Amino acid sequence: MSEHHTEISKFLSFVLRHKPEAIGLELDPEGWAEVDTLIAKSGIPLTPALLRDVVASSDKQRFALSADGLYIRANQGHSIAVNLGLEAIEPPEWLYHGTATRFLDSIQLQGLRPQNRQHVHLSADPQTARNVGKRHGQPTVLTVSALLLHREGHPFFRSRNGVWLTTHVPQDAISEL
Ligand code: HQG
Repeated sequence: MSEHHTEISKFLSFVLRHKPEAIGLELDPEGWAEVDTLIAKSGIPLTPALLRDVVASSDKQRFALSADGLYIRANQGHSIAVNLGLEAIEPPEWLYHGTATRFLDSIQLQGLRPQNRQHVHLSADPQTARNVGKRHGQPTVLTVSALLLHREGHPFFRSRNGVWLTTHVPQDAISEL
């Protein structure tokens, strides 16, 4: 992604995951926004073609366009409540959570919580998790016994871009890698 694309991607993440009202945008209950309205209200030189390009080239496939191209939403990462329509499915035996060492004491007490987001985000492989953790400081990777939790009734979802989501991971299901 070019620097310009990254900037637009960050803008889209902000309005589609966290603060649509910052530009007077409305999302429907499933998180979709009208492309034309988004462009009109964005206050940046955005065109439909540029938007499509950013969506297509997003390294993590953060956004989805509706089949008719009229609507756009974020695939995951929301802090606002949206219904992504994901079905709970069986996860692999282990999933990984990248975090910063400074959060470990609190995680040991409370388990993993969604904090400001709707879900706890988990990765299918430790390397991806490490990169997620680096965003917060000295990274460390936690292993989550996902299949066991699923069997105990914890729901697991996989977003359209392959990120695993759940609501809470109790501390006894977590071990350090
Ligand atoms: C930590 C990016 C203290 C948690 C990534 C994390 C991901 C606790 C931080 C997506 C805690 C929240 C999400 C507890 C959890 N006590 N700290 N009990 N439970 N935490 O950014 O998972 O590039 O909301 O470990 O790739 O880092 O934006 O979550 O460090 O997929 O598309 O609280 O964001 O994707 O941080 O990242 P975040 P995250 P994008």
